[in-house]
Amino acid sequence: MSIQKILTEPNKILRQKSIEVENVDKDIQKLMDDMLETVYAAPGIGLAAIQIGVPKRVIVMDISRDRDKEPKNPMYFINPKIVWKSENLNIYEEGCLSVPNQFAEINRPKECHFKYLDYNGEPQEKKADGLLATCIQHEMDHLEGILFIDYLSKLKKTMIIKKLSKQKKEAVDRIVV
Ligand code: GNR
Ligand code: NI
Repeated sequence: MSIQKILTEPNKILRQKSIEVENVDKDIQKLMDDMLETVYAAPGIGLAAIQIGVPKRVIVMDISRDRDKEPKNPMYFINPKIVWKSENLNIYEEGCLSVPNQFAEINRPKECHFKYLDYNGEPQEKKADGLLATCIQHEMDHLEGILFIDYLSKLKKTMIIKKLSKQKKEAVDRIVV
């Protein structure tokens, strides 16, 4: 297993639409193992494959409160599809490993039901509420090339992207000098 570098905005790769997985084989399982190690190290609660530059419809998540406690509770979702969402919305303060140190309140359906393939390629269905519902919708947006900042006003979004570009440029300048 190995920790991968997480891509950050602005980066065109994050805007790619991810493609469906045809076969849940050893390579996909290795990808999920690497993603889980990467999200634990970050630390974060979820990760979509595109965040490490792989445009496949693969998500890993661990939303347990005490994540350092064994046994851990990793979840793996391949080719997820929402089959139902509530009309009720929920506001959650979201962050994203690809939008470092930026947070904003985002409205999303409070509950959703979705189907997916699990780590072994078996079809499953899950009913999500609370943080799980928010997180799976956040991760599924990544599969479409959407980031949470896309829901903000143009002004707020532009300010965040400018800030991140500046941070990236400063990091590069430090290496060059
Ligand atoms: O670690 C993460 N925390 C989080 C908090 C609120 C709503 C969504 C998230 S997902 C984020 C990790 C990430 O960027 N996944 O794509
Ligand atoms: Ni994210």
